[in-house]
Amino acid sequence: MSIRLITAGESHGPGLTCIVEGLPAGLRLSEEGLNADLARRQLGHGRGGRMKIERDRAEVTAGVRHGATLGSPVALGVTNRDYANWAQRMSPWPVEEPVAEVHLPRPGHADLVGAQKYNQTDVRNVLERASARETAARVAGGALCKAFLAALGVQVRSHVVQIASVHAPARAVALELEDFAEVDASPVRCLDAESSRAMVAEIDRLRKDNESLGGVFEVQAFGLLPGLGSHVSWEQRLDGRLAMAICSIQALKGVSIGDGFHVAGLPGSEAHDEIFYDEQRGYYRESNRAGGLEGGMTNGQPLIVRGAMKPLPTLTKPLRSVDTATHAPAEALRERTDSCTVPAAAVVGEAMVALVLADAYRRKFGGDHIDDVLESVQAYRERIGWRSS
Ligand code: EPS
Repeated sequence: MSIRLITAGESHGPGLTCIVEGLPAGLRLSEEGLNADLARRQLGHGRGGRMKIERDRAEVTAGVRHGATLGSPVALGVTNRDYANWAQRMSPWPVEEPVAEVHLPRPGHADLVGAQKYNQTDVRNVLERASARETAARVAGGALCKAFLAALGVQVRSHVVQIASVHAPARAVALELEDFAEVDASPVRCLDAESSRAMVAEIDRLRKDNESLGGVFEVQAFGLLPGLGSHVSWEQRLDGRLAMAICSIQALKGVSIGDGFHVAGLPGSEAHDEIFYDEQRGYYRESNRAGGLEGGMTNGQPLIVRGAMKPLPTLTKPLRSVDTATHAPAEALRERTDSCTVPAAAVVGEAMVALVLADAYRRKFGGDHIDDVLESVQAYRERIGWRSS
């Protein structure tokens, strides 16, 4: 038993589709819950004109009846409102008027190598699918995974810890679920008010200079049981699965788990989380440098994963490139674009982490109906004497 999420859709095509296979039957869903993350993904200081056009909502076309899953694949559709402005250029069928091809690949984008690999003269045939618009479909599917996790007492949250050169200060005390309550009130989804203001100012400053900005977000998951994932095979290690899920997000170049790259520089005695036990709490730790993962398995501590995003490669002051039709030097494609999407990427990060965790629960506990899953989880909790959450 596992969960598979597949998306289809081009940025300016008629719409996006997400199919999620592997959820148990009987999982309660709400329309509001399904659409909340789609709206959150559209926000964030640094977004461009496109977000004024779109009002993303997921239409359920399969797998759900009267607010509960049926155990069959769930299909979701998100309409691209902007398609109305692209109907000729993006028509699935031949059109009468010729449509100009794009021949100016952007450094840092999929444009050039995608055109080579897929034997395309029109770079648009690559860039439309490479666009991060696709993440709207992932977030729609991720909301289903989040609903499944919530039924098991697991919550996934995110915040932004860096935009360009502005870093939120390291926190002295570990974050708890409640600390995320107001995170969406920050225009950059940063938990530190002063850094939030500095990040907004940095976006404004660089945007005026025709620059784009990258940054770092962190996703945390609370309420996890120990023992999701496994040490026995490389492909079952949850840290590897999470790294792939995070790095698969458009423009993501780095991932770290727990104290990640920082522990690489520490002596071993300062890099791990010592183990304690008392009758009331069972096994417990006083630190979480491992970010909730040991040996490729959750250890019951909050999961902490970071993703590093490069500055977006569509620039209003384009970089040097080559015209693929003539091979003459040329400026890269100039298109309407966002200047910073780190806050949105954090919401996508939540969806991807939720997918990996929901899949890990399905692999470990199986079950055709949500009640089967809950029963199986309960039996396991009792066997290992798990006291928390
Ligand atoms: C994107 C370019 C922009 C972004 C888009 C990703 O779109 P457009 O070319 O229509 O202005 O807004 O992201 C979204 C549409 C979205 O929903 O996140 C790109 O080239 O990756």
